Amino acid sequence: MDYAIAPATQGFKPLVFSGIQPSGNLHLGNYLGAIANFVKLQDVMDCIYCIVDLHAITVWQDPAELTKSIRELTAAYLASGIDPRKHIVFNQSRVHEHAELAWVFSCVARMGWLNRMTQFKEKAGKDRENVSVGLFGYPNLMAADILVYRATHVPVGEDQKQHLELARDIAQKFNNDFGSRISDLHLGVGEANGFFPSCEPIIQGPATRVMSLRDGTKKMSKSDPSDYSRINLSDDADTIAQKFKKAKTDPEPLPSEEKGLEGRPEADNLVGIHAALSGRTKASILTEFGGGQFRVFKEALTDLAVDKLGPIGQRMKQFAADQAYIDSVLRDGGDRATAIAAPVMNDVKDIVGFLR
Ligand code: AQP
Repeated sequence: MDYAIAPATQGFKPLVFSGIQPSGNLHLGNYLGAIANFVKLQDVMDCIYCIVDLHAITVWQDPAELTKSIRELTAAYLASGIDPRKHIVFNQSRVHEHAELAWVFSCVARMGWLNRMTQFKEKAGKDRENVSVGLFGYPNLMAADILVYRATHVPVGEDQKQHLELARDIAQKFNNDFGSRISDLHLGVGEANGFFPSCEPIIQGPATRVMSLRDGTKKMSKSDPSDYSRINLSDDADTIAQKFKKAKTDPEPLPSEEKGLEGRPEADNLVGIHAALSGRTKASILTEFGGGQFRVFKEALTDLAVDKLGPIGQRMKQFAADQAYIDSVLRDGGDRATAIAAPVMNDVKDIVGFLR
């Protein structure tokens, strides 16, 4: 394992939680920034991997498409190597404790904290008055997703860093606001005697922020209207070749040293993707391709991507064809997730003072 993982908050059992929205078009950024790390972490900690369907509906989703995307994302998890017997794989809406804790956290978090979230500003754009209330409250639900399991580690891409920091602030405020109650009920953990841990982000690996193939200053995203902006995990070899061929570059040849990538976001992104897929450093890639034409480099990148992603795409199709199996994985995962979340939520209710 090539990670330096921060230790869990003292007294809490190390546990990984992360999720991806079933909002279609699962792409190379989701794979390199998140799923590839999910797979590696299975060897070091217990993991809970969620299909966050409650988050997906913060923007409009066609119901039939949403159902399809939940199954497709589950197939992608399994095809990438996530083991649903050793770890937990489920869709969020099955475990109602996520929504319940999110409400409590909506009453803990401050408007000012949420107003600072850059992802909300980017997604809402100029149409702030017209977006869903759910989109604004999204980080409260994300904090609940993690903390309803008292998870200690969260593998995510760079874009989720700010939300993770907010989750830590919410946990800390809850621990402070209810500190004496937590002590009275003997529900505190470790020396700090808090109820929730301070969750540690795991933002590591060579591709924590994969950029659009059409604009190296924008992140690769499911919701980008241009399919040419991203490599989808379901793309076949010809489509991958076409997309890399058309990927935006600049007129200069590739530099021979990493420093030469500065100010060249598209070139930097393509070299970064190669590095992530090949497990090599950018420097060694530039030693091989520096001074040469983008065309030659793009052909090599296409071969590499087809080689790495092709088998995942194939397995995705096989898993997706077995709907009964996918549904059984989600049902079983939901039951096992509930078994962890329900007692935590009961404790939260006691701490807050609800009768149950
Ligand atoms: N471009 C990216 N590079 C690296 N990591 C990325 N992630 C997303 N895009 C990139 C990581 O993938 C995980 C799941 O993301 P998500 O689906 O929950 O939401 P998102 O971050 O908003 O992803 P998208 O693809 O941009 O979706 P839309 O367009 O629907 O908003 C997260 O760990 C994220 O960091």
